[in-house]
Amino acid sequence: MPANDACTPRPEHHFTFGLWTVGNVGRDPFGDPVRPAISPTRIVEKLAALGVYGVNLHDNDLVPRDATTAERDRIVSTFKRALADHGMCVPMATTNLFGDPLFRDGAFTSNDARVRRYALQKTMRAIDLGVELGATTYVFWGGREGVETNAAKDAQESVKWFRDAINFLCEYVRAQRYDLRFALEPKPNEPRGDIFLPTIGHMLAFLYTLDFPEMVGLNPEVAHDQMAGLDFTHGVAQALEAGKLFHIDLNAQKPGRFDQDLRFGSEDLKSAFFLVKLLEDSGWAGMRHFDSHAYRTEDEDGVWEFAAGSMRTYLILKEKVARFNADAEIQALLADLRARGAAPGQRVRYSENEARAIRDERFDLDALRAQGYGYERLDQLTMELLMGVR
Ligand code: GCO
Ligand code: MN
Ligand code: MN
Repeated sequence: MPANDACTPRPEHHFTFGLWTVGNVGRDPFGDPVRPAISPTRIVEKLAALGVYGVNLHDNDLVPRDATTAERDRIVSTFKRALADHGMCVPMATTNLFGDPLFRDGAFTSNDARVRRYALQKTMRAIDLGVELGATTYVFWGGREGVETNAAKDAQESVKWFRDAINFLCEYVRAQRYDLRFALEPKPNEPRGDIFLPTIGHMLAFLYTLDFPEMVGLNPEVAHDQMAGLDFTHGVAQALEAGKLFHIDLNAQKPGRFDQDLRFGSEDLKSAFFLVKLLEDSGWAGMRHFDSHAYRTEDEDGVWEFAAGSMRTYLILKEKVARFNADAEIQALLADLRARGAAPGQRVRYSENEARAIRDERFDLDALRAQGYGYERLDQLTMELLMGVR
């Protein structure tokens, strides 16, 4: 495709990256960093040049853990200047509640009440920082909120502690009159053996038990569902349908492995296609955030290749979605399904009459048993479209 086409990222596409994603230095449990750290101001400059809309951060991606107030203020003002110089913003911020050794047994669900209170202090300060930088979404990923052994923790009590923390922080945001929504990010495991509230479904059920459920939604991540062998698009669809998709973490992942955080679309292209289709067809206006990083084999050039490739793949898939929606043969198959009753809005609602009508309805059960649905043809056409021959 030509250089300046529909697949060239532009700020209006609302692509975002975290400082920790392109800034990932390639450390893993078996090996040291392979790339030097890239300064936040350089990240802002490089991402802006690639057509990125905004950059997200954990408190400590920008301000080191033990910085003094004066150091913090200097770092923040330098960063703000870089954002202004390059026309970038910070749509989302979050707290690092997993790196410090004192969070080894969790933050909001640590068995030590002092750790739970410190986690609140750290989060309130990080919320202040995020809001100062303009963030309107605040993510909670409870990386250490879990166990290796169920002998250690009361899982019911842990849910209560987590709820207390989110309720407390909602009250804090309201008291400060911040314009900020919370997005909870589920993950089944890693770094803990098992993490509480492991899936989109667990999180959705949990958030309706909060004091201010309207302030709280989800930040689902491709890799986290793939690790558990789930269909990510279904989870995202359920969150969307509930009005709870506040943010999304895009990446790629081979099922059943550690969190690989691979370049979006680089593994399961078909499921990436259906995810883009869901987001685009629904007109979802949120940020397309890439929570992923370059292969450990890469130098800094490879990092920018990774970033550009993530966005380009998304836009190519968006193009494919438009083709799918305009493909006469595919649409004819879908029209057949709609005629059978798959059209949106064809729902059943209880009334006495409707109950009576359904009770008395005569079905041609043999015809229903005999009919096929044509999905082999539909899927083959979809695959041919994805493979570039349609
Ligand atoms: C992970 C998580 C994190 C969070 C991030 C923002 O598996 O490491 O996905 O990258 O998304 O901490 O809260
Ligand atoms: Mn992740
Ligand atoms: Mn994530």
